[in-house]
Amino acid sequence: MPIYLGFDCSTQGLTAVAIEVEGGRRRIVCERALHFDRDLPAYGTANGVLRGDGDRLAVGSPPLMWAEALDRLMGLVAREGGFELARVAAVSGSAQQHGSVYLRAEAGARLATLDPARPLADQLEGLFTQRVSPVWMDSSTAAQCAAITAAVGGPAALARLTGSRAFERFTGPQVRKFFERDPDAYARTGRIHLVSSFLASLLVGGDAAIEPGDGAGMNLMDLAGKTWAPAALAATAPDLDARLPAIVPPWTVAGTLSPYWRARHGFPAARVVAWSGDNPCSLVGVGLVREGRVAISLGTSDTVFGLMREPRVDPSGTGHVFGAPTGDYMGLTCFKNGSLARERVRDAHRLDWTGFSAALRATPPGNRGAVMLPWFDAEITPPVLDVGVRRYGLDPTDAAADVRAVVEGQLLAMARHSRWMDVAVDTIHATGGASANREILQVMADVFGADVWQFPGANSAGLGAALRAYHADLVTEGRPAAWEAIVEGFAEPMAGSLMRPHEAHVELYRALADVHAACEAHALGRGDDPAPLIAAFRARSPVGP
Ligand code: ADP
Ligand code: XUL
Repeated sequence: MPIYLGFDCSTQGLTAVAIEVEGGRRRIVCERALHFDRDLPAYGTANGVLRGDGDRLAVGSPPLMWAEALDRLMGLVAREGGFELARVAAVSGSAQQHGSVYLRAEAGARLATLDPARPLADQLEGLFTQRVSPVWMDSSTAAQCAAITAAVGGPAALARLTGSRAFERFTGPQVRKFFERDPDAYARTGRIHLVSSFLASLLVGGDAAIEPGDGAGMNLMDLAGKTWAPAALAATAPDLDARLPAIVPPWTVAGTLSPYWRARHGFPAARVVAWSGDNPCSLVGVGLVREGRVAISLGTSDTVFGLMREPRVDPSGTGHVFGAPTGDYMGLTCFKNGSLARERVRDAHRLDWTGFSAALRATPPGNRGAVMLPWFDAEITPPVLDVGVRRYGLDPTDAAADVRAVVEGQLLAMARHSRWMDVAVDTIHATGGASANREILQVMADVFGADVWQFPGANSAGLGAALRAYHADLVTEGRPAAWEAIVEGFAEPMAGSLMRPHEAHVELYRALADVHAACEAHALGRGDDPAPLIAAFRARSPVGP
């Protein structure tokens, strides 16, 4: 009975999920995780990232940390997975999107000849031309975004070409910044990988390609043709084409586990399938293989996403269109102030998650018109670089109201800023660490006026990666299966997890959405003081839970 292994290299940790498939018999056989701050403290990260570099908007992670984590987790799965390693048929992975890894030209040769007696990280020293990789939380490239946008003919032209207008965290603007700051280091760079293709390269002991799910998060790929877009490359940095891996379909086998993994941890020569981004992997991990539903992932970032048959690019410039693992497309809107913002509010009031949930239960939906715009960190949606939480009609010392305000503020923003996807949302698949919190899911159901299903394990990205390995293995064997059959029995909601919206609350949130929009416009310097709107809302809103 074959086993498929899926990794997820997220912002805060690395996870592995192993699944077993035999006809109708399907189960997760092993899940293991490493947490970067806790388990790899030598890298000095906080929540998986390093900040600063003299620039408060710059955020990155050491690529060596990801490599060491992969080596250690492969060892952990080999020793404690509880299954015969010879059964592993294929491996794939998911990684946080947009982050980039800069390697010297000799990296490929070094990766092909690693010594299995020595840890991986020790053997990669000196291969990186940038020791800290910029990651998706970085928002330091406004100037590069402007230059690329102008060179390509404006935001709408860039969005039509690549699926998104220029975003600070996207790889192209990051590459341009690297080239501008350190042209010599850029000249020494032979290969620029995404986090996903870098980790796949480590597994195959060579140079893995990029697939269109993650490739679309770069502002460099022609979305319709799924090839590098010459105009975008030229607008970004010189001779970029030669430094980028190929783009391949998402089910492409990049190679087999290299001799290093076989000799070091006892794995077989299993197929390694192109890795993708965490959001594309989560799409299949929560079973969204048809159009018409959305998923909301409450992880380090909060994301709203759904499958699209055709690439409908967002005319407002808020969201993104990426490739989907099925070969279709997906729409996505990303919010940076997700779990870490919820944690900030939780910690400010000295609560744990139980206390956080109790605060939600103790406060009335609509929070009597109090609104928080939780911009603890620079925000992606809407774009905010002037960091700072904005509170309207909200007493910051009122712990319970503050908790409700952060959750409502986030979900109201998610609902309004994902309208461009043009999906009539009646069902939401909730995933990510905070989806374990039923009180948050009730607010989600009420704000969206939709049924919400919880997904088990919260690691839909790792599961999606394992399912992608399974799918690609069947394609390679000449026995392709429909995606509905691939996800069946795995990407299923938890029994009894359905949260239904309360009609009265849905009405209330419809009204609060206008108040929230007015607060946002005011905070962004585009609208009047929303105090009269808040007072009017308060006059007709409930005072108790
Ligand atoms: P990533 O995006 O890095 O994969 P996860 O999806 O694993 O992150 O989510 C991790 C986050 O989940 C933590 O930072 C934490 O804030 C949040 N979390 C975990 N349990 C709860 C809970 N009961 N209520 C709210 N948030 C939670
Ligand atoms: C998506 C995004 C984040 C990262 C990290 O565009 O920036 O969701 O993929 O999870």
